[in-house]
Amino acid sequence: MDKVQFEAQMKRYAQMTEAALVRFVPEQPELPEHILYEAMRYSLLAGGKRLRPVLVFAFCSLCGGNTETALPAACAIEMVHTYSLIHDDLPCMDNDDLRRGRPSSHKQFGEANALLAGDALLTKAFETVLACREAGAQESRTLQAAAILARAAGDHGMVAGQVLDLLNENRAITAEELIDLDAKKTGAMIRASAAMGCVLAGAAAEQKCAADAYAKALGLAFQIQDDLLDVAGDAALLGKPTGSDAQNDKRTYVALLGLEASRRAVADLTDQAKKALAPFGGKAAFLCMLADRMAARES
Ligand code: GRG
Repeated sequence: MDKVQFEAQMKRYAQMTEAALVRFVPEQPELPEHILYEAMRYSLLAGGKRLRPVLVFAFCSLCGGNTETALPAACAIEMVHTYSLIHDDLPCMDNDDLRRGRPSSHKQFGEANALLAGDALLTKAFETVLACREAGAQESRTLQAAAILARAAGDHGMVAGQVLDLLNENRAITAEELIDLDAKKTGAMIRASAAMGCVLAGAAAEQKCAADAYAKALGLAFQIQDDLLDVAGDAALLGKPTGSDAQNDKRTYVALLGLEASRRAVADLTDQAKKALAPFGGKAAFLCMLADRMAARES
C-alpha cells in the first residue's frame, strides 16, 4: 500500500463514519427539544480525526469481516469519545472555551445543554452499537462489542482515568502513574476500538491478542505525542524554545521524561505497535501506516 492508497482509505473510513453519524443523529427542527440535537451534532460533526472509527473498520477488515456490519460500532465509539470531550471541557472539569478551533459546547449552548448533549451521546452510543445486529453482525458478536464499549468507557476505563486525573491535579506523579492514568483515560477507548473491530469480524484469539498489543502501544504513543504537540503549541504561543522551563511545569511525559526521551518513546512504541501485527503479514500495511501517521501528526 502506498501513501496515496493509505490516504484514500483513511478518507473512505472517515466518510463512512460522517455519513452514518448524520443518520444516527438527525436534525430534529420540528421537535421542541431540537437544541439537544443541535448540540449533539455540533460536537459530533466538528471534524475530529475519527481515529477510533478507523481502528474499528481496519481491524474488522483485517480479520476478514464486513466493515458495513461494524459501522454502528464505529459510530458508537465516536459518540462516546465526543461525549467525553464535551464533558472534559465543562467548567467543573478543564473549563476550556475552545475545542477543535471553535467554541466548546458549553460556550455555544450553555452549561446545562452541553452536559445533556454529552449524556445523550453516551446513551445514544449504546443504542447505536446494538444496531450492529441489524447491520448484519451476529447477535453474540454485537453483544460482545457493546460490552467492550461499556467496560472501556466507564469505571474500568475512561471515567476512572478522568477521576485519577482530577485526583492528581495538584500533586507530583511518577511516569508509571501517568502511564496508568492514560491507559485508562485514553488507552482504554483505543483498545476497545480495535477489540470491537476484531469481535465483529469473529477474529481468532491470537488475532485479538495481536490487535490489543498494537492498540496498547498505539494508545500510549498517541498520548505522548499529544504532550509533545502541546509543548510545541505552547512554545509557538509564548515565543519560547521548546522544552523551556515555562512549558515543563505540567504533569506530562515531556515534563517527566524530557523532550528527547519522549520523542524516542513515541518512535519505540510505534515500532512496537507495527511489530505486534507481524502475524498478519502484508495485510496489516494500512494499520502500520496509521501508526506512523499518528506518530508524525501535528494536531
Ligand atoms: C469527562 C468522562 C470524561 C472523560 C474525559 C478523553 C478525556 C477524558 C479527556 C480528553 C482530554 C484530552 C484532550 C486528552 C488528550 C488525548 C485525547 C483524547 C485527545 C483527543 O482525542 P483526538 O485527538 O480528538 O482523537 P479528535 O478531535 O481528533 O477527535
